[in-house]
Amino acid sequence: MSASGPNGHGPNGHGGPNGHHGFGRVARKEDARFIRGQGNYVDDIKLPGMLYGAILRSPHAHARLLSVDTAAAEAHPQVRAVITGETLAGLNLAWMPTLSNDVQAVLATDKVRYQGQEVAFVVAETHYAARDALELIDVDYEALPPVVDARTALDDGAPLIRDDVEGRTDNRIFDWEAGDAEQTGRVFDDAEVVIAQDMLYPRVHPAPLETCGIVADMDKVTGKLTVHTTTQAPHAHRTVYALVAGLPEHKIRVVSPDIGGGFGNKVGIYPGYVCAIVGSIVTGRPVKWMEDRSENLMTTSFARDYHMRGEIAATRDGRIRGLRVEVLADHGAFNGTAQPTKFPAGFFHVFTGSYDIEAAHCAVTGVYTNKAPGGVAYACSFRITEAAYLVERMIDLLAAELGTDPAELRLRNLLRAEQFPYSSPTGWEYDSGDYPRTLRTAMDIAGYDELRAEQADRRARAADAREDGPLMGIGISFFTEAVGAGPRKHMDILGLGMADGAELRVHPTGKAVLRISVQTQGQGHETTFAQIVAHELGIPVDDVDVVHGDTDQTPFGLGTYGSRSTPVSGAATAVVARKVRERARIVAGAMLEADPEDLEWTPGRWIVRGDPSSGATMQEIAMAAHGSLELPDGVEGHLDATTVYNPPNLTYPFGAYIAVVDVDPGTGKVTVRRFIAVDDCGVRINPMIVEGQVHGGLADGVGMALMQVMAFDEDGNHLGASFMDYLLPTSMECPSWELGETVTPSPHHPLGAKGVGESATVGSPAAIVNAVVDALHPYGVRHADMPLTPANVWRVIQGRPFRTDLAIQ
Ligand code: MCN
Ligand code: CUM
Repeated sequence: MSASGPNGHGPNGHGGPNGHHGFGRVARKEDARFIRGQGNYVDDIKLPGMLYGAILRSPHAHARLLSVDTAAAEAHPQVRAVITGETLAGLNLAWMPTLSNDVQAVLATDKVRYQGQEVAFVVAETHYAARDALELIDVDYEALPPVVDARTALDDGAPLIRDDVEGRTDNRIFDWEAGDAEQTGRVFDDAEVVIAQDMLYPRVHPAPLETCGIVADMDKVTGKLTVHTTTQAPHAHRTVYALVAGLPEHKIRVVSPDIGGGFGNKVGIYPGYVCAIVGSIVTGRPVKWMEDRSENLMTTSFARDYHMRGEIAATRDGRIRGLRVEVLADHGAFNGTAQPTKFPAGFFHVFTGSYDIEAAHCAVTGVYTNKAPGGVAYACSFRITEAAYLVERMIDLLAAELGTDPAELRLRNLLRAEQFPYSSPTGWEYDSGDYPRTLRTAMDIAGYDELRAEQADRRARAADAREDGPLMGIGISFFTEAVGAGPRKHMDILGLGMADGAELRVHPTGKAVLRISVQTQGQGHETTFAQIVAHELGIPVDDVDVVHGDTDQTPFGLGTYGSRSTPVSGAATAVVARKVRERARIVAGAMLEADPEDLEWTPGRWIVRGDPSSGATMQEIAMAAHGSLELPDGVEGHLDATTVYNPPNLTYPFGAYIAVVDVDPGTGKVTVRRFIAVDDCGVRINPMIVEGQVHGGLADGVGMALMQVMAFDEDGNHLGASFMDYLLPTSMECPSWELGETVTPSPHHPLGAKGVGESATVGSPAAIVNAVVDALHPYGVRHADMPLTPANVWRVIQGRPFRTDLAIQ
């Protein structure tokens, strides 16, 4: 294990061309086409005779659908089909299953339940004609009162949203709990200190650069349906299409070409996909549907929207004993959250985070509201984002209450290295970690003590009215992630177990093709997965091609989300490459006229043990395996292998983040001055790509903490349907990130690697909020909800005097 300086050049860090034979800072293979504008995205796909689809959407958040008149649209000379809920009902396709055992309307038949809900689908010769024809459809609605605030969804007399389900009388989706309520109650009853806080993790949207879309092509001659679509999980989509539409699964091909960012937005199946498929079936021609920015922001998925009440119990001297949480989860009009089926609140119950806590309990109630469905997705690790935010805010509240430094309080309560593998009070087994070391590394990079001294000095000056500049705040967050779903006996999606296949072919000249079930949306899999094969076989990274995103060409597996690619598919890749290496040993034995047991592996070669002069390279072995060499009985020749990897456990990456902010009390504007991030994701395959993942996630964190929120007015009108209203962070809002690392290998992953793709999004918002609240300490502020926009920060301190006693405390 080792730590590194601000540039993050860790132990794996060394430059090198792509002739490089394994792990390290290899330049991304895929970038050659991306930076030249030669990517191939769904919207780039143009098939002969292709038609274009457009969706008519509801202007109401809640309304009865009285009639849909499509006659004028159908008469439009360029229109080839108009599909309504009624058309779909005739095909038994008006409703589709969601990822969480609910159903969702593909096109509305009875009511509309959120603004932007899909009502009709027009297929026309051009994109513009399809859009024009939407205006010709006449829909009669009877407006109904909407439920906009989740906190009123269960009130007596609240409008019933899901009256499509017989026997349903209220808007409750589920009540779910984890942990031991009684034991936790006892710990709270005799605790010396108990504090409670309500907090909201607001509704946000992943907003990938490329919106969602599909090109559906039903070939009438072969009966084969090919869909090119923006999906993070091509195989799962294929199976769901087969189950929903009754199409034979072997006659469906799902291709996910280059994807311009997913961030969870491309896990689900959206009504537009089903409509385009139906459009292709009814017209006999390919149909493209690409949503625009507003449609993406308004309707395709969202994240968070968790109203949380946290309670923490501790001793006077700062030993945390218990944590209790109640959550009201706003799931929108259809329960479409993407997560393993058995977990209605995702992995929220990892909420004890990184601390040694005696007892914990959480109770989550999910409710319907008149907002778009989806949920979870947005670099979330299935709700760990909300969980990590909650515990890290609670720790800071406790630190403020006890008058203890928040770093000191964390160091006192973090799990210690000797406690791993660690069983959490809510039933998780953390694989490995050394938390205090990682926090100390971050504090060293930050110069934590000097920062606190600077802050004390500035507060004292402000208290003496010698200075009225910005207030300085320092915020820490320590997170534990749980990624790599996941042992298939515990984790499935709609009955599909969460395991992934890999196939590796080594051609006669020693060039290799790896086929995997996961799918990159920008994470660099074409490089890192080639590096894994190169590392295991000792061949150049450039000699390995990675094939993914095409169900006809890759083995079955559940796809990319929950940072599961490296933990699951990366492990599959290592295992399949080792199988190839073992076959190569047998072939090498025949070549070298030696017992395979007497051979020893040196990178790229099998040699006779102790004699480096007699050996065969991987390339020589590959040629021999395809040649006329006589092989021992039972060996078929060739080196190709396949595997399916079912992970024994999740991997638990973690990290320590420190934000330094300046808050202008006059305007409420927050500036993130510094941000230090020390991530531990076990062994890093490509440290440069890992750092890129962390940079992106940190920017997300700045966005969520300071800017992003999907707001609605009281009628359920969406107030964030463009990037003018839904604010994303840019380089202007981001400081120059200061990264460090520690490396604690996962004991059960064949490479010791843990996932990292969502770590920074999970860990960073709390650091920034903690820093802002810390800055506002002289005003007696203990908590403020995200997003901490200038207006919100300004509002929080109105009416609160600047207290000199707090400033110089
Ligand atoms: N990696 C590594 N060493 C490790 C861990 C990871 O070199 N110890 C590399 C991997 O090999 C991979 C990348 O880092 O190239 C991310 O790996 P991993 O943590 O396994 O995550 P996934 O590949 O499964 O990506 C999913 C994750 C999720 S769920 C979201 S959401 C998110 C994220 O990745 N969406 C992204 N990062 C994103 N980055 C981009 N550019 N675009 C998105 O849509
Ligand atoms: Cu939850 S967003 Mo990612 O898991 O695709």
